[in-house]
Amino acid sequence: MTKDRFDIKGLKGLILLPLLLISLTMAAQPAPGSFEQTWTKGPKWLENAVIYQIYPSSYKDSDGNGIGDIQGVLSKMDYIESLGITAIWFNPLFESGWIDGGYDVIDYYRVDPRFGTNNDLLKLIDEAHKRGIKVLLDLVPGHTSDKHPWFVQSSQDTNLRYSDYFIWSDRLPDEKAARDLEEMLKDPNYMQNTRGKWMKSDYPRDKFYYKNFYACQPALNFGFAHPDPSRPWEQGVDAPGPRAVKRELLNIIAFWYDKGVDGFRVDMANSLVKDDPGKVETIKLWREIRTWSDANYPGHVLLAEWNNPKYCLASGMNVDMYINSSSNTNRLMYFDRKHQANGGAYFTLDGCQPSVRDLYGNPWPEEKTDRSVTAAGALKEYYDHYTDATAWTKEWGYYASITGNHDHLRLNTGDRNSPDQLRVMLTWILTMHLPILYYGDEIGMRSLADLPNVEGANHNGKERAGARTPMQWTGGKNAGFSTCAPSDLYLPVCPEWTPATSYPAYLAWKEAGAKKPTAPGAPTVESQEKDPESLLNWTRMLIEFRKTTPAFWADSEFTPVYNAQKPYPMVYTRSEGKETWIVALNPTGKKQVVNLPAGICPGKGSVSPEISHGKVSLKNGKLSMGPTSVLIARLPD
Ligand SMILES: [Ca+2]
Repeated sequence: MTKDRFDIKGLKGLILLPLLLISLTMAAQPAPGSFEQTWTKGPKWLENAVIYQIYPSSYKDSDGNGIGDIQGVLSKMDYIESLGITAIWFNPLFESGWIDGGYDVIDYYRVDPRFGTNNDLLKLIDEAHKRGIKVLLDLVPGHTSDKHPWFVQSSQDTNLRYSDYFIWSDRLPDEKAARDLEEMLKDPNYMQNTRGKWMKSDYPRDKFYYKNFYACQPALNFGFAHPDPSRPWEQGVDAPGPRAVKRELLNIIAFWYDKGVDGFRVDMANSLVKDDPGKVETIKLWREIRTWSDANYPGHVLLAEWNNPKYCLASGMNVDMYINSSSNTNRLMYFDRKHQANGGAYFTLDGCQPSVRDLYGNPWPEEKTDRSVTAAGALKEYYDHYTDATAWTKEWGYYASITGNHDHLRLNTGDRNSPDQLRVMLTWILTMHLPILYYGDEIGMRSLADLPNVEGANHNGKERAGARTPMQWTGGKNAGFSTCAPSDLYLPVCPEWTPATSYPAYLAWKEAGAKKPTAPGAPTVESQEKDPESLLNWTRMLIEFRKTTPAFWADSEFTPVYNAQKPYPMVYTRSEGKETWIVALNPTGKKQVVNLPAGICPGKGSVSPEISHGKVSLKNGKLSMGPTSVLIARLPD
C-alpha cells in the first residue's frame, strides 16, 4: 500500500478536455406514473456515508452460548469505530421464530432474548451515537412469523381484531397455484420452501393463506391494487384490514424512532401491495410513510431492498440497494455460476478466460455454460445499469453498492480468494456512490460451502449459510467469536485461508493438485491489525480517503471509461466540481496496459497515484497496471 502525496509532473499548460465518454441523462427525470417529488433529497449524512452491515448472530458472543448478541457488539464498538464507518445496519434483532434468520418476526417491539433486552439495544444505540455512528435496524413489513399473535388470532375466525391482517381463502385462485402448492408440499421441509404464493391451512379460519417467501411467513394484508370481486380474499388498499396494517407499520417505526433508531433497512420493500402492476399502490403507500416520517421524524432513513431506483426512490425511500440476488448485471460481475464459468464474471485471477468451474472450484458442466457473454459484455451491462440507476439519484435519493450480504456469497469465493484480488474488489465497491460493507469483508472472510441449513439459511440451491459464519477476531478458540464448545457454534468458524497471493502462486498451487483452496490460518482482525499491508488496514485507509475526498461522495459523478476491446483494467472517474479522480483496477493476475482516450487524461506527462497497490503507472496517457493492482489518482484541474 502506498499513499503518496499527490504529484503531477510536466502537466503545466495542458488543458484537460471535458469528459464526453458516456452520455448520462442527469437532468431531472419524471418518476413512474404521475408521481412528483415532494421531499428534499437526504438526509445530509447520507452524502458521505459508509454503512457497515452486522449479522448479529455471528458477530460476537458475550455469554458463551455460541450465538452472537448485543453485549458482544458493544464489546467491539471501538473496533467498529476504527473502521471509519458512519452507520451500522443490523440484520433482524426482533423476537423471531428463527425459521428464516430473523425475517420471521414474532414481536416487532421486543429484542429477541437471545440477543439481550430492549435496554441492551438502547445502550448500543447510545454507544454508537457517542461515536457519531447512526443505527439502522431491519424492518420486515411484508410478513410475520406464523407464530406472531396477529396471525395466531387471524387464523381462528373472521371477526376478531386481527382477522383481516392476513389473506385467507377457501380455494386457490387458479391451477398454477394448485400446482405450486402440490409441488411445495412434496418437500419434507415445506415450511422453508419459497415456491408459489399460497399455503394450505390446518387452522379453523379457512383452507389457505397467502405467504410471502417461506410458508412460515404469511403475508400481511396491505390489500390488492385491483381487487377482483369474484375473489373475496382480494381487499382494496383502503379496506379496514389493510388500513389497520398500515397503521401498525407506522406504530412500529415510531416506537423505534422514539428510542433513538436512525432508520431501517426495509426487507422486500416492493412486496407489500399484491398484484400491483407498476408498483403504483406500493409506491403510494411508502410515499405516505415518507411524508409522515419527514413531518414527525425528519432526518430518518429508509434503505430499501428493492433494486430499482426508478420506482424505489419515487416511493420516498432514501436509499435503494444494488443487490446481487435479483440483478443479472451484478451477478455477471461477481457471482453467477453460469457466467462465471464462461468468463463473464469479473474479479478472477485468470482474467475470466474460459475456465469451466463453479464458485467452489469444482467442474461446471459445459452444457450449462452460456459462452455468449464475455467479460467486456458483463462490464458493459454493469456500467449501463449503474449509470442509468444512479441517474435517478441525482434528484430523488441514493443507490448503495454492497460488498456482500446475508443472502449471497461473499467476495471471497471459489478461485477469487487472494488478498490482492479482494483488495481490488473492495476498492471497486468503496469508490462507488454509497458503499455498504458486510461484516468480515474488511478482513477477506471466505464464503464457506456445504454448511448446515441453519435457521433457513439455505433454500432452492442457494447456500446463504456460507456468508453468515462467525466473525474471525483472533487466532484463538472459535476465532475469538465465542468461548462455547465448537459443536455449539451458530455456524462453523472458517478453518481455511487461501494460498493464492499472486497468479503464479495460484497456478503452482492449482497444479499441485489441490481441489479446493484450503490452508490453515483463516484471516483474523488480530493478525491484520498489526500488518500495515493488510486488507483491514487497506479498507480503513480507503474509507478515510473517501470521507475526506468529496469527489467520491454519494452526490458526485461516476463516469465509466469503457473499452470493449480491453475490458481490463476497469477504469472510471469520480468527480465533484473541478476535482476529478481516476480509478483503475486490474482484477486479473496479468499485466494490463491501455491507452486512455483523449479527454480523460493528459496525453503528456506523468500522473502519480494518491493510492496504489501493485506496479502501476499513468504516463503520457498510457495506463500500465501490474497483476491484481489498484491505482487512484487525481487528474490535473
Ligand atoms: Ca450469546
